[in-house]
Amino acid sequence: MASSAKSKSSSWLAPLIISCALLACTANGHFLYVGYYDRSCPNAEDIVHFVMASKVATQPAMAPAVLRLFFHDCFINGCDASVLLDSTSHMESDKAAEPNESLAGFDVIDEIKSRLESACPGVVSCADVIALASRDAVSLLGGPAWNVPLGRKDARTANVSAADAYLPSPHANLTELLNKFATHGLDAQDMVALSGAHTVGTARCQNYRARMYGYDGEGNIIDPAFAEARRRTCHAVGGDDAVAPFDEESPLRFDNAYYRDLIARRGLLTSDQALYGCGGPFDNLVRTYSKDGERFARDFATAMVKMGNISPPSDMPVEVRLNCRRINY
Ligand code: HEM
Ligand SMILES: *[C@@H]1O[C@H](CO)[C@@H](O)[C@H](O)[C@H]1NC(C)=O
Ligand SMILES: *[C@@H]1O[C@H](CO)[C@@H](O)[C@H](O)[C@H]1NC(C)=O
Ligand SMILES: CC(=O)N[C@H]1CO[C@H](CO)[C@@H](O)[C@@H]1O
Repeated sequence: MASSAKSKSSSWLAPLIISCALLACTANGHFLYVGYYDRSCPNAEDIVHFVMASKVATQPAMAPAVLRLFFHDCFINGCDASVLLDSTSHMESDKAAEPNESLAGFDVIDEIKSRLESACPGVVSCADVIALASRDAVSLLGGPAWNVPLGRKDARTANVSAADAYLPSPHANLTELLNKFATHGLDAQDMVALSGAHTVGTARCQNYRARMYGYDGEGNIIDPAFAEARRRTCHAVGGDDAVAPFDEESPLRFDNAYYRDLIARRGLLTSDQALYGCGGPFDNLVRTYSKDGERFARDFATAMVKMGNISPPSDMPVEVRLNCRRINY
């Protein structure tokens, strides 16, 4: 009798101790691992993939949108889903950082999250949803797939000044880009590989106009016919919101065409072309990726895992949000 009570109490204690240990590790974001939800929400990855596949089938532009969300989320205070928070009367959200940021994909994340809440309430963080959804976004467009370490937690605040401070500018030169990535522990190769995300999706004229007129300094390495065509895009569609694809040939295929565009001096943003054209090791890496799609795919996947490890400050309060747009209470 006594022994059964003892074993009962220890079997009750053991998981508690384990889960506390896990919480301690994951609360500050330092301990992510593949299969984190294997017990607590075994279908989590299938649910994410199901929603992404059906969305991308009808609205392929959602894939680049979601991928970009992950980049912004991780670069602003660590991958903590702060990018998903709506502004409230007490808090200006990351979304407000640049009113014309044009981030999209929030509805897709909401749909994934609501299905996850039905399957396993309160278990899967919004930050992990973004990480998984962006992996699926890439593979659904024909890019690589990889195992995503999980166990992120969601922020309870957004930090609008961090958004301004940590995101690289489309007008940045190579030095500035390297610095911004280094701040997050990402090296030059990570930076060149991750920039290959710009093989899909679009940008608006307000972000590429200066380059087309030669106002961005070292970004002037440009194919004149390309510059002329993009100036016309800005004109024809009318102003700041005129959208152009990063990679004209295959804007919705996740391949290595981005690097061939750079070599052809047809990078859309100043920050894109900054990777190629000045000689040296960066030119070599761009050439390598332009020829070796598998090497690019491998390095991109590795760098995405690294970017996904950027953790929020260890003293930041966290939770698993129930609705990705709001903190729990
Ligand atoms: C190297 C520094 C980077 C800069 C300066 C930059 C800047 C930008 C800008 C200005 C846009 C266009 C926004 C608009 O006009 O609507 C854009 C789009 C995009 N960015 Fe980046 N980005 C960078 C790196 C990254 C990284 C690392 C990723 C992901 C791994 C990424 C993924 C995307 C995607 C997929 C789009 C297209 C979004 C869509 O079509 O909805 N970017 N980026
Ligand atoms: C917000 O981000 C800025 C810039 O990184 C930082 O200095 C500040 O401490 C952050 N504030 C909060 C409340 O996290
Ligand atoms: C890059 O930009 C920074 C800041 O605008 C500037 O100080 C630096 O000289 C530039 N570097 C190059 C190589 O143009
Ligand atoms: C060009 C453009 O879209 N500008 C808009 C940016 O956002 C501000 C504030 O929301 C608008 O007033 C601008 O018209």
